[in-house]
Amino acid sequence: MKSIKHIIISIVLLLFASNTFAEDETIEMLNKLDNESMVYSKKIVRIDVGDTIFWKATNKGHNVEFIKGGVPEGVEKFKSKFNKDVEYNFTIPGIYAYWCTPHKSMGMIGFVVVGDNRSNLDSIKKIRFTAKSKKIAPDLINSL
Ligand SMILES: [Cu+2]
Repeated sequence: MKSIKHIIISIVLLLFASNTFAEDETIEMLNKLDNESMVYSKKIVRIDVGDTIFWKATNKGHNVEFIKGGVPEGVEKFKSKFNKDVEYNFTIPGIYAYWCTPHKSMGMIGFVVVGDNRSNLDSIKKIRFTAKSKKIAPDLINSL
């Protein structure tokens, strides 16, 4: 009996430890946050290579689409379905720029820096944002 108890305690500790060390992030897709509308709850997220980001469809009508030319070389096209929670595991270091397809001009943009790697910053600066996104993008890119 004693050994079973030990095994259970070990498993619990192991689960707790792996949870503590995972740097995974959750970002909410929102219609409103403070005085902003159509936003991701975090605009810039820094993670390690191999980490996963979960985007939660807290409000409906949003998605996540990697911007063409806004991801490191070798990263495949990625576009999630509307109204659905989605996750992505980042295995290639660099900067990832994404937006919500219907709100890409309304400031619903986000950036992920993976592995503290900014080697594709020049291509990120070349992304053509429009309207409100064009207004907010430079400050965000400067703070990557
Ligand atoms: Cu949206």
